[in-house]
Amino acid sequence: MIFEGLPTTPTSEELIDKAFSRAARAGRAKQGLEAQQSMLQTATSIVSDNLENVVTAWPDFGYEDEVHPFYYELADAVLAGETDSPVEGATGVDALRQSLSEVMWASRKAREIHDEYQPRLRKTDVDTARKHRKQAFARVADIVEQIDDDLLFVNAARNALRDLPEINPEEPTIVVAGYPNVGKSSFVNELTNARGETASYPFTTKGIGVGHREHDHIRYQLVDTPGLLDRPPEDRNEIESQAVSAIAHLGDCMLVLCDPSGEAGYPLADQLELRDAIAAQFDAIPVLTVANKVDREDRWPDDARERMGADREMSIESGEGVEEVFDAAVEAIGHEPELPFEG
Ligand SMILES: Nc1nc2c(ncn2[C@@H]2O[C@H](COP(=O)(O)OP(=O)(O)OP(=O)(O)O)[C@@H](O)[C@H]2O)c(=O)[nH]1
Ligand SMILES: [Mg+2]
Repeated sequence: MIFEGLPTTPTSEELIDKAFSRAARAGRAKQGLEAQQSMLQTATSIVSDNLENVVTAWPDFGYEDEVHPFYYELADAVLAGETDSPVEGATGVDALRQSLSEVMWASRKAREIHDEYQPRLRKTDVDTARKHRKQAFARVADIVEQIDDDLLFVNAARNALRDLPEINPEEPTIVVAGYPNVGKSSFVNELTNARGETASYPFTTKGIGVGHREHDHIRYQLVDTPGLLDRPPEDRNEIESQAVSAIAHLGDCMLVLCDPSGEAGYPLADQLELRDAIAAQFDAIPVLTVANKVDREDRWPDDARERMGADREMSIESGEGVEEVFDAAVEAIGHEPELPFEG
């Protein structure tokens, strides 16, 4: 996961303390002008290097090669729920990028202060040099304090993003949608090793289920999306909608599960409306309608089949048709392994 292993971001106070205490130590090891020069060098390079490291630890959001659109939008959704950005009006990844560029600005500024004061610590008396060096320190501290909010925001972003569960946007992915209780989790668990394992994301209180299954030596990812693709688009809040658009970059095939009996509390008409809305939003990938719980066919409305026009029917309870649904999804994806240097 690309946001794993991001280091903690120091606060401005921590950074200033570190820079100045190291500088003091470096100064004590030398005498006269050299001590002042060494202090300036140490403090400015600690500030500059540490701030640069804060920025370079992050992938470059400007390049799709570095941040897959799925992760970009996912981060956008996660950060939308994050602490206020210090940048007026900025939200999500945009806010993070702006704070990172403020941090980069401060890093450069510290280096400039070094270059500006360095000559003033030469060919002069120690008292004058000390005065200049102190002035340089005050300016460095001022710069770092100016980005105090940005450092806090970058750290909050890091904390929010680093524990995102493993979903690999490069793997062919089957997304499972449908109203609550239609059998989404049962389906993913039946076909994969997921066994009810769920991954919690900050934008939904229900865990996202992820399982894997091989077919012809290709690993498919099955993603169960409770709390997101389980109700009409107009019932989603802004963050949930953003998470859904992240899923649009992830999915290669969409399965909309229905329980035609409507016994779970959602009439078939509503379920089909959701199916149509999903088909419209995910028009770039195949969307298959799957009628589940065929073992309870006796409770289906008489015209259920006609109205659904389902691509497949199955019963997770009896096992009937379940493998076939997976095969149909695989076929719809028509995934061919990408061979490098071919053609
Ligand atoms: N009779 C019958 N029951 C089923 C079938 N598939 C799932 N169920 C039951 O339906 C209930 C709901 O199944 P889940 O897999 O939890 O449904 P879900 O879509 O994940 O529900 P949410 O996570 O709430 O969105 C469970 O009690 C399952 O045992 C089926 O084919 N036949
Ligand atoms: Mg579920």
